[in-house]
Amino acid sequence: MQYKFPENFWWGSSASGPQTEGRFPNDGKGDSIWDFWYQEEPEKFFNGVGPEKTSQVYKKYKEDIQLMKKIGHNSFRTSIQWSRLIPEGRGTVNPEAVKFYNSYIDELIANGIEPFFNLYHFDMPMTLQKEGGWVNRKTVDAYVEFAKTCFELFGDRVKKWFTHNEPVVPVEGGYLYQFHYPNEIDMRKAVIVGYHENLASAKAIEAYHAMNLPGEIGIILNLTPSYPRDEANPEDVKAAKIADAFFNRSFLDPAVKGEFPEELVTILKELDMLPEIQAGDLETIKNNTVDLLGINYYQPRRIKAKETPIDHSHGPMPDDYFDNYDMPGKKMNPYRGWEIYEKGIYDILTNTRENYGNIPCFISENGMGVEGEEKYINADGQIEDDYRIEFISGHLKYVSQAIAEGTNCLGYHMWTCMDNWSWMNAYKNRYGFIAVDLDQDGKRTIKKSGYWFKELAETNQFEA
Ligand code: BGP
Repeated sequence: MQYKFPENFWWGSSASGPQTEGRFPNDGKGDSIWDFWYQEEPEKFFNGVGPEKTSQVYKKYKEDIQLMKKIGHNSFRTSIQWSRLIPEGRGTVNPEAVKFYNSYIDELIANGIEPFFNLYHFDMPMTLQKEGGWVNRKTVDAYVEFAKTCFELFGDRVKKWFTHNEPVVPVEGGYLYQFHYPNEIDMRKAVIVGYHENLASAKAIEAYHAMNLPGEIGIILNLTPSYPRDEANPEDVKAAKIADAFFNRSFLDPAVKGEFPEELVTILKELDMLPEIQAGDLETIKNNTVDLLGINYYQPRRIKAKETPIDHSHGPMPDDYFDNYDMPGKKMNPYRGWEIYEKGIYDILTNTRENYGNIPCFISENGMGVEGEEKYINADGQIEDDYRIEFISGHLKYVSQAIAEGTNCLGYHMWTCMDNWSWMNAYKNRYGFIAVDLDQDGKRTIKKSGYWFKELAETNQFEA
C-alpha cells in the first residue's frame, strides 16, 4: 500500500546544540549545567564521555549540511545554546557564537534547508543555575532577554522559533526522578520550575510577536499518551487522567489554550503547592499562546490505579496518584527500554485536532536509539538499519491516516540527523540517519535509513 503526504511537507530531522556542537578552544562558550555536572561527576556518563566531545558540529556543520541535503532534508531543527551565546546567562554576548550561528543558518538556507531554532534544550547556563535556575523567577527575565537577543540577531532569516524542547523533562529530571542536574527530589521546586518555564514561554512569545518579524513561534512538547490498564476500570481511568494532567497537559494546555488544567490546579491546591503567581502572569499566559506545536513522540505511558504503598520519604510526588503499568506483551526497544507503540502518534494527533483547535503541528521528534549498530555494517561499510526504517514507517502510516482525517500536521522530523550525545547515556544508543565514528575523528557515514528517507522526502510517499 502507498502512504502519501502533502506537497511541501517538512521532511528533516531534529537535534540540539548541547548534544551536537562540542567545545573548542577560544569558542567563548560558558558552562551549562551539563558541562558542570560532567566536570563534577564524569563517571555518571556512559563510558565517561562528556558534552565537550559530541559530534563536533561546531566545526563540521558545513559538511553535515551537505549530508542533510543528500538525504532529502528540506528543514532541520537545532537549538541555540544559551551558554554559548551569552556565556554568563545574562549580559555580554559572545561574538564567536554570533559568527557561528549566523554561518550555520546561512549555510542551511543556501542549501535549501529551512532552519528551525529552539531556545532551550535542557541547557541552563551554570551561572544562573547557581542562583536556582528555573526555581528562581529572575531566570524568567534572563531567558526573555536571551530570547529577544536571538530574535534580533537571527530573526530576519529564522522563521520557525520554539521556546522550549520538552519543558517537562527538566522538571522530571532535575527535581523528581534524578537524571538532570541538580538531581533533586522536591515536588515543590518541580512545580515552580514548570510554572516558570510556562511563564517564560508566554513572555518570549509576547516579545517575538511584538517585534513583527516574518515568522512563527511555538513550543515542542513530548506528548506521552496515558493509557489506563483497563478502560472499564474507573480507578485506572482516573489515574491515567491524573498522569496526563501532570506530564502532558501541564504544558500543552497553557501553551495552546492559555490556561492550566483544572485537575492539576486542584491537586496542587490540596497539597498547598501552588506556585507564587504574580499579578498579570495568568493574563500573559492566556494572551500569548503558540502559533505552532512541535510534537515529540517516543513511547506511551501505561497507567494503573495506585496499588503500591505511597513512598513518603521525599514528600508528595506525582506517583502518589498512580502506578506505572508494565503491560505484558508490549513491543520494546530493548536498548533504550522504551515501548514502541506506533498508534500513539495517531492518538496524539487526533487529540490535537479534537481538543486543541486543530492547531498547526508537526512531528518534531520520533526515533529509535540502538546500541552496537556496528554489528549491522555491510561489506560497503554501511549500517543496514532496517529496524529504523520499520520504526519510522510504522509511525508514518499513522501520521498519514491522521492527516487524511483532517489533522493539521505539517511535517515529520526524525531524531536525529548525525548520531549524537544522549545526555547521561552519551553515545550508548545511536539515533542518527548518519553514523558518527568517534574513533575516526567523528567520521560520517550515511546509514541505509538515510537513503530510504531521501526517497520518501523526494516523492512524499512510501510503500509498505
Ligand atoms: C528527547 C530529547 C532529545 C533526545 C531524545 C532521545 O527526549 O528531546 O534531546 O535525546 O529524547 O532520548 P535519549 O537521548 O535520552 O535516548
